[in-house]
Amino acid sequence: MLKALIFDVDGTLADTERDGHRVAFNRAFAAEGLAIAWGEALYGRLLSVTGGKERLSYFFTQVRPDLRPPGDLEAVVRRLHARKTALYTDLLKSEGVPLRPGIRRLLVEARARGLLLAVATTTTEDNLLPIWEALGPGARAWFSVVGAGDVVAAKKPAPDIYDYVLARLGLPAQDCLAFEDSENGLRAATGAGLCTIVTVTDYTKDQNFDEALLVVDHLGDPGKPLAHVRGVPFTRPQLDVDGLMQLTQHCGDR
Ligand code: XBP
Ligand code: MG
Repeated sequence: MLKALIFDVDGTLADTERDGHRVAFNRAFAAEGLAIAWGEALYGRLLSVTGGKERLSYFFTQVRPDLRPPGDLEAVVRRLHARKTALYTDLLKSEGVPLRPGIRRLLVEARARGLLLAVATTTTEDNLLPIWEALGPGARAWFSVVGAGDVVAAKKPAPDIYDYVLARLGLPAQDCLAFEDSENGLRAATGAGLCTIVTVTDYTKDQNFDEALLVVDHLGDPGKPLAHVRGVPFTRPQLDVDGLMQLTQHCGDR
């Protein structure tokens, strides 16, 4: 019996990576006087590492050690990432939050139908403030559980953040559905036993989603029908609660 929906954030609730996080990282490099700028293609590769601090460490040790700033790497990364987080939240406040199609519609309907809502994200919790504002007044209270960033040591694709959220929901995985955008996220949700729906982004559309229940381009909105990419057949123009109830019957046969 479907009782809760668990949403990833970046790429799922909102399309935030290319024009949000990537731009904020570059502004942080500039603010620290570093001659580093992550282009769209490079950033797409760096997204294989989840977590901004982990991504920075990966870049300075595995990708461009020649650009590594002097001093203790962990301290450099923490300072850079704190600056980036402030610049990211400022950016979203000034530029607006690109909520993905169907997200607000489904969240409002799910609440009206008595489903619990939760978030399971690798991103830093501060980054969620502009998302709550974009969803509407009091939106933070829509979510029974928010699992974000460093609350778990092992980030996606490890299942830890989904295990954390399920434990606090007090629900078994089979009573919940996860929504993700990336292979790392799908692996994390699947690892926690969750049946998962994927809404692809430009960065993730060619990744491996074999274990997803359903892969679509987005959740659909009035006048903006979703496109089925792969997984169980689904012919409705929008993913709504009735459609989700219908889909969960296929969860066991993935
Ligand atoms: C995506 C991530 C995050 C963001 C950057 O999170 O991996 O690291 O790219 O945010 P998710 P931070 O898809 O799980 O929402 O710099 O705060 O990590
Ligand atoms: Mg994501």
